[in-house]
Amino acid sequence: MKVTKKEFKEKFEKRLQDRFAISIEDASSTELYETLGKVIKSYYSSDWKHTRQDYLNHEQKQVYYFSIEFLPGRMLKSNLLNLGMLEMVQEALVEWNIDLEDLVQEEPDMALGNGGLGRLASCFMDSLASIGMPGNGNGIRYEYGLFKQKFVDGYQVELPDEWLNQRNIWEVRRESKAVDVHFGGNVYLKESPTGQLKPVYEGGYSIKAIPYDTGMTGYENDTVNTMRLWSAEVTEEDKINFQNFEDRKELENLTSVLYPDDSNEAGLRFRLSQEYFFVSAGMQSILHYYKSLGLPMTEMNKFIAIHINDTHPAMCVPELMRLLVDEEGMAWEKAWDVTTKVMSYTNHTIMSEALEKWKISLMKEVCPRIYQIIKEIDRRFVEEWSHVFDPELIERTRIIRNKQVHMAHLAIIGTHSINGVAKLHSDLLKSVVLKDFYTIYPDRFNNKTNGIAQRRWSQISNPLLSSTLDKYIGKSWRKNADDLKLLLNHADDKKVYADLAKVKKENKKRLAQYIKETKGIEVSPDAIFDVQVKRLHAYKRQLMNLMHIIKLYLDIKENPDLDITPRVFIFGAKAAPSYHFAKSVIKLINETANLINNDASINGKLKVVFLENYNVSLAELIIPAADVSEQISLASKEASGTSNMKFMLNGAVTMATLDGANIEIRDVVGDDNIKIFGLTEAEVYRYYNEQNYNSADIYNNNPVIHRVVNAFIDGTIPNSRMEGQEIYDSLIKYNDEFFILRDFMSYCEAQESLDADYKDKARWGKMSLTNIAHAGHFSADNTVRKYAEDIWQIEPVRKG
Ligand code: GPV
Repeated sequence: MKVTKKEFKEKFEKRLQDRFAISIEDASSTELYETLGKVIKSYYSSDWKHTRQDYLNHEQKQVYYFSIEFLPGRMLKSNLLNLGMLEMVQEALVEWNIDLEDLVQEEPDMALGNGGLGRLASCFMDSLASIGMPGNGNGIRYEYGLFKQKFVDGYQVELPDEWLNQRNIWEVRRESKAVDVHFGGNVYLKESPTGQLKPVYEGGYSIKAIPYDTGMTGYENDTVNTMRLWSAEVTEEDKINFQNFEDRKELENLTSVLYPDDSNEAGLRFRLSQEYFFVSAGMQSILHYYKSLGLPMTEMNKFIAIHINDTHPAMCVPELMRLLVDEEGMAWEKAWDVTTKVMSYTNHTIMSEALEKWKISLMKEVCPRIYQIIKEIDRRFVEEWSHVFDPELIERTRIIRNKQVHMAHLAIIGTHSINGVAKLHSDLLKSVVLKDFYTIYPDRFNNKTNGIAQRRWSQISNPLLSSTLDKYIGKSWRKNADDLKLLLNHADDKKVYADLAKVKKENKKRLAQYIKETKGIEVSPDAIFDVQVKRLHAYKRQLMNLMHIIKLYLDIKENPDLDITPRVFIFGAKAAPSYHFAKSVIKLINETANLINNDASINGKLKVVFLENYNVSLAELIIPAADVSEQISLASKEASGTSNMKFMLNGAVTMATLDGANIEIRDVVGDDNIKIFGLTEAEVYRYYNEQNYNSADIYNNNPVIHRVVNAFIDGTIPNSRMEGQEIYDSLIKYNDEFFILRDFMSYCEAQESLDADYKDKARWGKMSLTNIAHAGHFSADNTVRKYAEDIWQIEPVRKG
């Protein structure tokens, strides 16, 4: 789309006038932001319509990505960039003395997700549109996003995220596409006059599901896809039907809050209702659409692909069966054939506490018909395979076991493809976690290493780097991230290192300013910015990072002349409100920060900053300023990680265990350009098999570790007696579940080696450049293309 500055300015002024009856000078940032949003929307609305019509006219196979979380962050700049209007609008606004950045701040950060899983879904939405693929999102329009985090006395406090208080300018409410979702009651089967068994429903409630659609703009290709989020509404008429107040309250509030647990399942009824709600609403609306095409039901898989993002939407399988068998009268076998061909599933973890299981009794209450269908799927699964495989294997792989419904089992049995999110993770699924299923369905398993929305994590968050890259390698990388490799032509050019270092320093200044404003802490942009930002989780080992900081602190106290490059350790992390251990780690980091930042005797060599309320917008500020990217999970535990890719793209050097996608980062940048340390996954499994890990031995025999661990209980860190004791116990009494003590010395050595590399400007320059040059490998554009080819069998319709 080509819009001139003049046209834009006229349209903008007219909108402002029509809506608020004011002129530019009198308008507040909020009014200006809202007007700008409206203008942008008007520019893409016809493309949005045409994209939809195109898909329809070509009877194009489309994918529907079902995810209980989406984490798009702010959309203003991303839409401007995609429409090719970012620079023009920036200039136009400057002519009115308006800074675009001020308007950006007006937009609430859309936080309908917890972390990596939801952010991945949003990166995929961006890439699907940008490569012209017919891809739709399907999720929940939570009224409250992920809680806002504040620290009070070093403790995390959670505040509600009332993001809808300001109007969401991007969404469009589509009342006419509303559907009803049925909950509860009893269902029994009755023979119909034609001899078929039909379900008869007794009691229960219907909830109205209203879709809100948001346009997902593609990068300079006139494509606008749709992310559809469902909101629950109870009509006055429905209210009368509620038998009890509790049910009514629960269902009325169905889409009010996002569960704040990351990689952990609470097993609450309300969550199950949310899952069924967005699954049923989405599946019904897809079926309406498909029926409007007038094509045979048995060929649905040629036109529709449905992707199940982790197991939260796994009820897509029985819900489609319900629609095909109960509503469309299809025979079970035919419906099953279509369903498995339509469905595919991504697994995001091997950690057992995150694998969803639902009590049978709960599922019967919430969605009784779905439970019946799952029971039948389970029965047929056993019937089909018990003659082929060891009965014990079949028993282990059943969907219904020990009075629980195993959602991962449902997702595997009911789909034609299951993928992990990085090579190691996908291998572990086959060899350990889902080994039995791999025996039954070897062809279903595949890997799709995660990727990131390259444009957001470079052009939007790091404009300085972007223009520097343009200068050396031209602009093609902006569309095709693989072209970042052109930078390798300058791999030995000191001038380029210097320019990249200059960009980094500017970004560090920008972050230093924010740190000063929000935390009152003075940090030097000449120090190494060492960053760990991600959810707080024991397996991610923020605690090990803290222990390294404590070690450095003690070292400097002992030897004030210690020759180390000054470092600023930066954390960003939310803990699930009920995750006690994680909250203790937050408290300890905050208290350690207080201790170190206020200790004049260490001469500012160390600073520790824990930024509050880490979210997508903050990530856009932090990541471009990082020198070091901490990716230090215990090998085998982090399925992939995606911030590792964002840091690399922004020229940070990764401090990494051989876990998740770190391994693939190492493979593309080479050993010289990454800092690897710690146990390998095979070594971790050896400890498991031999059951001979003993953290107390390490503690007792290694004086360095002994001293650092003691700091948690000997009063070194103030105001944290209880938390310190808990941490100490987790490491010593409970045998250090994530092998921190085992990896600690190796971690410290890698850190020392990194310090030495940083001192050597040319060495560091090359490492940083090499990371940027290879970051295109992890573009979500590439990832999504692979999903499209291998799993969904969809093709680009619009120009990619
Ligand atoms: I399961 N992930 C997440 O953010 N939330 C979850 O509930 C589960 C997994 C994450 C993994 O931990 C990351 O390793 C991965 O990169 C990300 O999902 C996207 O695949």
